[in-house]
Amino acid sequence: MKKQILYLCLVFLASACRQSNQKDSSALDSTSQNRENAAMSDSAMSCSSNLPKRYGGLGELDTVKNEKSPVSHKGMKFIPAGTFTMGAVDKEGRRDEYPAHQVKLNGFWIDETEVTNTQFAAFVKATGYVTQAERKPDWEELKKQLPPGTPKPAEELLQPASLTFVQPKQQVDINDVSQWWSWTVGASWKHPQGPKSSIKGKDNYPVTQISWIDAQAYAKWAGKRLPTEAEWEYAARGGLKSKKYPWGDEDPLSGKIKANTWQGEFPYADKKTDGFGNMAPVKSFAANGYELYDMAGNVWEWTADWYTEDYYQTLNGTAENPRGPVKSYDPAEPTVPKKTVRGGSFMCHFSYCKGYRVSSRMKTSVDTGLENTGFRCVSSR
Ligand SMILES: [Ca+2]
Repeated sequence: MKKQILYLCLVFLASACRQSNQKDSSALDSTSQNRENAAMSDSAMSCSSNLPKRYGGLGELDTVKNEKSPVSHKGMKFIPAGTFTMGAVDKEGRRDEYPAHQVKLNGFWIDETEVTNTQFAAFVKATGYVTQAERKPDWEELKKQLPPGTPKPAEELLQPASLTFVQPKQQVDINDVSQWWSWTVGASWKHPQGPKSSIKGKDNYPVTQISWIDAQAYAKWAGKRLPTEAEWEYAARGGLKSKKYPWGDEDPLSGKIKANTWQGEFPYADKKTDGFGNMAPVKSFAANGYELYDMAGNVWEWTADWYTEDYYQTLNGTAENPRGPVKSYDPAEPTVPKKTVRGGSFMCHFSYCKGYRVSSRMKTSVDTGLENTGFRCVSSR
C-alpha cells in the first residue's frame, strides 16, 4: 500500500518547496521569439495545449464562460509599464534564477490579494465548476506519466483526493517529501486539510487545493488571466530594484514581521513566530510598494508560464512581455507538464526553501492541488 501511495505522490509532489540541487540543465525546450513578441492579449494567454487528461471532465474548462465583461478592477491595482531586472542578482538563487536579465512589460492590473475562499465560492456557485481534486483520477491517463510497468494502485486510492501537509512529530529525512505530504482522499478547496477540515469562518483566506487548470477556469470566468512569471515578479518587487524580497533586503523576521513563512525547524517544529501555523488571512501583513499583499509567503501562486530550468539562458537582450517557454521540461519528471509557481508559502523556511525570495521559481504539474498553493489574477484591460 505504501508503495502505491508513493507512485501517486511521484506525480503529485512537484511543488514540495525543496531546495533543488539539480546538476542537469539539459532542458529540451527553447523559447520562441515569435511567441515572446506576440500580442499581449488576455485570450492569447489561455493556451491549454498538451495538458494531461487524467481526470474525467477536463473539457469542463472549455465550458466555463467569461461572465465578467467588462472586467471589474475592484480589488486590483494597476502596475504601470516599465523595465526591470528579472532573476537573482545575488548568490542565493537556484540555478533556474540565472542569469538576471532585462524585461520590458506593458502595464497591467493585478489582484491585490490571493484569490480568497469567498471569491472562489462565488465562481463555483455561478458555474457549478468541479475542481480537479473533486474528480476521480483516470488511471489510463495517469499511467502515461508514470514509469512503464507501474502497477495500478488500489481502487480506494483512485478517488477524488489532493495533497495535504501532515507535520511529522520528529525530525525526518529532508530529502523525502513523502514524510510530510499525504495523498488525502476527500481533500479539496472546501476541505484543504482533508475531509474533516473546513473553510467555515475562513472567507478571507486564500483558496488552496486548486490546480492550474482550476485557476485557469476561475480566471476565464472572471474575464482575467493568470500572470506571466515576468508580470508576477515585476509586481512582487513593488517598484524596488534588485532587492531580495517585496519589501527590500531585510530578513522576513527581522524588525516587523513581513510574511507568513515557517520558523523553527522544518518540517516538524514550527514556532509560528509570525502568528500563523498554516495559512493566514489575506492582508495579514504589510503590502508592498504596489499595494499588493502576500507576494512573499502564505501560499504559492500559479503563473501562466510553463517551467524549464534554463529559460532565462535562452533570452537575448531585453525580453519584451516574455511568456515563458513553449513547453515545460523538468529533468526530474520529464513526462509531466509543469507550470511555474511563485512566492513561497507558509511552509518555506530558510534552511530548506526560500520561496519567499522575489526571484525564486518552483514548478508544479498542472492538475495538482496542494494545501499550500493558490493563485491571483491579472488583466491587461
Ligand atoms: Ca507561519
